[in-house]
Amino acid sequence: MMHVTEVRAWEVLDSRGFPTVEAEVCLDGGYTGSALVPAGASKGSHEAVELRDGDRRWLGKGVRKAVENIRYIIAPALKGLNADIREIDEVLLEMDGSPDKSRLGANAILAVSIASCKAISHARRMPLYRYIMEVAGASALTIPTPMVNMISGGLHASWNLDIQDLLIIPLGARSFRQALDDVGAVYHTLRNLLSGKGFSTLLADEGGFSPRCGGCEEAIELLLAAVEECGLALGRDVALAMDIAATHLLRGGRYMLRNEGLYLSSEEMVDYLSELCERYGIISLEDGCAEDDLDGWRILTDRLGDKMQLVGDDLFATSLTRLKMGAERHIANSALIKPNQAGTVTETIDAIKLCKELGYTPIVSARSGDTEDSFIADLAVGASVTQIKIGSISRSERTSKYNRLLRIEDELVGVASYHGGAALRLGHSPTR
Ligand code: 2PG
Ligand code: MG
Repeated sequence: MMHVTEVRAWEVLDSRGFPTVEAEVCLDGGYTGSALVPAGASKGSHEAVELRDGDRRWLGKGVRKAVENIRYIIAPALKGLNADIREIDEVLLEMDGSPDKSRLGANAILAVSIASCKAISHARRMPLYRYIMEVAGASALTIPTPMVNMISGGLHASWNLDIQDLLIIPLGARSFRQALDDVGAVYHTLRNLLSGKGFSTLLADEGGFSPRCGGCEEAIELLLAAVEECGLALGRDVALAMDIAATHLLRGGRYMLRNEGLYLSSEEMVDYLSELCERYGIISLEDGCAEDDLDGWRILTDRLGDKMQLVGDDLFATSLTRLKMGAERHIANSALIKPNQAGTVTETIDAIKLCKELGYTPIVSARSGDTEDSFIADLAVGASVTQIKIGSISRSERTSKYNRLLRIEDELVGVASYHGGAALRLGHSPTR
């Protein structure tokens, strides 16, 4: 068994131009792995806590303290440890000791955890997804179906729209590469269409467009027009999805949709969303209610849970406890999986496994502030997750993941399966 010889860390930059943590883990024999961690904007309160300096540098968002924690607390403790991710993560958790990783910082812990995972895969001369497959005990390798941001709103686009993401899911393609052909056609047609109508085609945080249009329905109509112009059939070739990020719409216990002029109770919000989903054939709805509006989630699930994919993001926060809570209440039927909500690779993989046991569809996701690190591509393939959400298809922090998946798909022809639209188990409810 190889051992950890050194752990290094730096303050570097993420895609929003704010500091983030990079760590490098070295093993015997000179094998290394390095990782950069992402950062959310629409964060939930149940996520692991990233450490920010809170001083005058970078509007308080510096991560020097997290980097120092790696250099002076984590590095000495990890030296000599077995090159085994479960063992390493366990020591990281013990060392932190807090329930939300706020002592050492989830950004410090996750950077070291992912870097360790990569170093071990290098030392064992296996692709990263193979090592993840082993850790996850997965029985197959899967190329995930992408869910791709086209139009952005909310915290990702200066609130030009109330809802955060309007996405498309390529249903008809037989491979990931073909799926991107369809997505690319819609994306570039949408750009031309927007610019033809005099809208801005500047990109939001995740590479989607952020036109200042009349509201949610107009944005959907524009997207549908682009789909039609590409000759793609809605419901057969592509379908629409939305992330409402409803936690961030809450004002005084009701949902404030400023651009729509609406201020809705949970019941009214569910009515509003149901109608939108029905009218536009939307097949996946994320965070339709706020993270702690469990009654709202109950109503939403009763109304739509047997018709479409209902994804919990802030609701579950990639937490085993939250997932179990959700299953007991039978709310939502799918869960977003973000490594930095959990804080270690092991907990992320365990959340994916728990989702599968409980009957929830796991969907691996990037963050709105991300980096060139492509770890989540290997995570989805190795843990056999059938869907992935990376943002849009432009900006290098997004393309690093798409491009990694394109390469993996080529590497695994005849080995890994791509499920396309069948990845969406529409209208299922979690195991009772
Ligand atoms: C989300 C993510 C990614 P953020 O809400 O699903 O789109 O956004 O990283 O800002 O939480
Ligand atoms: Mg979300």
